[in-house]
Amino acid sequence: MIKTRVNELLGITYPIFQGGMAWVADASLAAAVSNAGGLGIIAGMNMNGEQLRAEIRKLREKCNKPFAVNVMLMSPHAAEVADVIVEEHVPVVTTGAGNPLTYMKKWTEAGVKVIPVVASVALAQMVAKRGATAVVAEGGESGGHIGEANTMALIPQVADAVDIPVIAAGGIADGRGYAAALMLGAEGIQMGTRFLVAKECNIHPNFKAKVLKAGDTATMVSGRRLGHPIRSLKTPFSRKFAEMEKDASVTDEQLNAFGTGALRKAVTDGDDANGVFMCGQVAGLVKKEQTCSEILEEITAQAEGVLAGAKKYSDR
Ligand code: TUI
Repeated sequence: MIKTRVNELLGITYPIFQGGMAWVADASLAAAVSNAGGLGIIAGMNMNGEQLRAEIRKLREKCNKPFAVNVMLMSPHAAEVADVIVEEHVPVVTTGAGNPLTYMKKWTEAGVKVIPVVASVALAQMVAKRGATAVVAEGGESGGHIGEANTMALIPQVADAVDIPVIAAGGIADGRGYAAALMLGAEGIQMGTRFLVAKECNIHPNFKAKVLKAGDTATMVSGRRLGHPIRSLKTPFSRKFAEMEKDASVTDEQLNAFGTGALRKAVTDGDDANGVFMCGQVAGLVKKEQTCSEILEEITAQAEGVLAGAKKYSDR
């Protein structure tokens, strides 16, 4: 079994997180991952405080293992979601798409373990100084909102810069990626795309079918002009968005309006024409629908095999 400081710190069997995917990561998916021994994460992004409270209680009916809530810091509900996390005694919080310092004191004083998702060394160092338990370092291979650096370059630089454990995210969907992340200095992994097709993941069947069919060049990045680049599957809608982005006669307001609600339309309606199907570059590696338990067991066994086989490179 692969064991790192992350197992101990969080009380989990596998140092594997399920990404806090907006609209996707509900109590059903998070409970399944946590019950299987990983860290399940509820996405706070698309909920206000009371909706999140209900989702946390739903998870607790299915699961008494450690879990997390992800706070998308650009969400208009971020402040109330931050309070609900304390009120509901959520054991772990992850954050994304911004700097979580505003909330860190409140969380750490309440005993919530804080694990920010970072895309740079600077933010990793800042949150480590303010009491983060660990960081998720996320490379640009990820789906959704991404930073500048890619996983291969980012992980070792973050691992060198902080003493707390680093969990690698972005571009990992199988045991080879998991083993590679450990070699780069990570002590755990976070996966989103692979869990999109988990049996317990309630996204629209069209979304799952698109991920299962996707190849290595199936994703693209749009939204740079608005300051938040987003990786998603190439569709007529995402291509149209990218075109509008290049068109100087289209205002930022028009661009924002065009994109509003598009993630929900993909996740809940499977809407080909108007949805944004956020997805990582590893979609081409994801070939079958499995239970969360099967995913955790399979990727761990594969990583262990890869790590054991690596001796062949130094035995000559
Ligand atoms: O947050 C994510 N991935 C996401 S959030 C999301 S929802 C969304 N919808 C519309 C527009 C934007 C987002 C979909 N996917 N991943 C974690 C992540 N955080 N990736 C990159 C970052 C990040 C980027 C810049 C974190 C901090 C940061 O700057 C911090 C600072 O210093 O201000």
